[in-house]
Amino acid sequence: MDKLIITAAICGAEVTKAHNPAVPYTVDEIGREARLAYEAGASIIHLHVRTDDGTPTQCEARFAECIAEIKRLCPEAIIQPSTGGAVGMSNAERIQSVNLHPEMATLDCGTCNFGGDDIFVNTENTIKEFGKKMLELGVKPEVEVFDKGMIDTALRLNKQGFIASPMHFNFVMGVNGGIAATPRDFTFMRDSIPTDATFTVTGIGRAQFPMAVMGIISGGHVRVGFEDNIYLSKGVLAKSNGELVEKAVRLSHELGREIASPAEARRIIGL
Ligand code: KMH
Ligand code: ZN
Repeated sequence: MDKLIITAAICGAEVTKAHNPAVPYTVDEIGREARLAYEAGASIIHLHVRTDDGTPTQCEARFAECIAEIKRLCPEAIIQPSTGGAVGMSNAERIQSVNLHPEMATLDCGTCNFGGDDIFVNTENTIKEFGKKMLELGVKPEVEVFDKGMIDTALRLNKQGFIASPMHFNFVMGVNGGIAATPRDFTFMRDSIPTDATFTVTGIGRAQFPMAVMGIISGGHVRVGFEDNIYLSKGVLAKSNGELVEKAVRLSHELGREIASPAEARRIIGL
């Protein structure tokens, strides 16, 4: 089994300092949280950015500032900006992060309810447009799927040439509107991707660490971080993304799996 790649989703677009005061907004705070996650064992930083007041933005200049700060503090880290942004953003706003030629970026492969009245819209034409741009710029997509049908869409677009093989998936499990975070559904997702594909599993909220264990024991990879969960354990807020990564590292070591360095992660994913 390959070593475990840990992705830290340090910020997200939805969670705020009212939920957990350690959620980063400023360039300095984003740099600090990336560094704590990286030092704890994360090799990929999944990145959303905010204005200083916490408003989510996909502004290219803001991404450039945050990426420069993360590279300064975590020189080896793989930086994976979001093209999902926040619910309601236009495609033109969302795709800006890719202009910076990151090694990877997310490619959300379908539309779903996103809690309450929110709908996270990714039409087939949007996915094709984003996928084509990533191919042109040499950016590896992290194929983000919130439900099994999104895997089928990604596979179809892979056949049509909009997404290259081998694909790297992220199964996001437990969003209100997406697939549940259960071992049965995890197995269904894992068994639905090509044999040459790699995958990460992201459990939302209290499912973060149970799903991390599924990723660890199945030969997949794991995402943790404030974007998906703000608690270290029941009722205990995590003081940093570093604490969440440390917990994933502890679980992996207990289960006998070593942690990949960024260089090893690049080899495993094919960057
Ligand atoms: N904030 C969500 C609506 C991504 O990063 O590509 C979408 C999201 C996915 O976080
Ligand atoms: Zn995200």
